[in-house]
Amino acid sequence: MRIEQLEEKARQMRRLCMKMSYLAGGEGAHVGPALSIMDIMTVLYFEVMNYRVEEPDWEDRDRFLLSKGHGVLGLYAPLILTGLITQEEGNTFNQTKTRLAGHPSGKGMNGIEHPSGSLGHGLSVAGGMALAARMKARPYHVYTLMGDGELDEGSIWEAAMFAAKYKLWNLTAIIDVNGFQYGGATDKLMKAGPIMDKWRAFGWNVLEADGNDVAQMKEAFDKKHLVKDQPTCIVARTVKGAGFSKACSNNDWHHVKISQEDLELALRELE
Ligand SMILES: Cc1ncc(C[n+]2csc(CCOP(=O)(O)OP(=O)(O)O)c2C)c(N)n1
Repeated sequence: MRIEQLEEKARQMRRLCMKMSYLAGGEGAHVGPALSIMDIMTVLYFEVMNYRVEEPDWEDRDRFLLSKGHGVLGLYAPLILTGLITQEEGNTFNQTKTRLAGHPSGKGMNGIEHPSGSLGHGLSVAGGMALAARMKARPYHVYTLMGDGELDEGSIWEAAMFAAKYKLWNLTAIIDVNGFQYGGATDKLMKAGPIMDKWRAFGWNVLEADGNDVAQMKEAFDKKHLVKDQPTCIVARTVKGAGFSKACSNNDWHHVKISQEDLELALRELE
């Protein structure tokens, strides 16, 4: 796709995210964490990953795991736009009896490889899948996306060592560095940086990109950057709440119940 087409897809995904959040039952949805990753997800689903909508369980499909599971609207949006799940089902998000819960949990649901929501697990599971691909001599690539606050979880660093030890070149971890976590600024709560130096020290091939710039993300995901015998980590610098003025870098939008007024404003801004 051309860059302008990818940008339009990302806007479409953000519109969908706002509409689904508005329809959500209960206390609302994690809007800021989802808006932050939409450009990364657009490039992954419309440019990078190999999958078959008509054969969702295709053995050689690339795998994606959303480790920061609370950003799930950032995953449901591309699954709906690709046709892996229906718009009708999308409208049931976070309501009673839905399969589209506030965190990825839908066992057997297209595009959900593993449940997540308890932070710190995605990289361990993704590492296991990447090792399995190697052992079975399958060509698929495994991607997982984590938050910068999520790096507080010790299990991530164990998984990082595992991936380097087993030379998992078919594994790419993306870190959504938006500077915030649930309780405030990441640097104030538990400094994650210098992120690139840390991942390099753990034996990874490390790249950096503006995670809200689809052109930069497309370049970062280019397979020419993969290094033989090393897993790859893309440090994606983003703005939490990107795409909607009221949510941008405003951690009050970490989890919100959206008013009709805000929905209308967001949809106008995202036209
Ligand atoms: C093990 C665990 N501890 C705490 C939480 C509660 N929690 C939900 S979101 C969040 C913040 C995560 O921050 P970050 O990874 O930076 O993601 P962002 O909010 O920026 O999308 C926390 C602590 C959780 N889901 N899992």
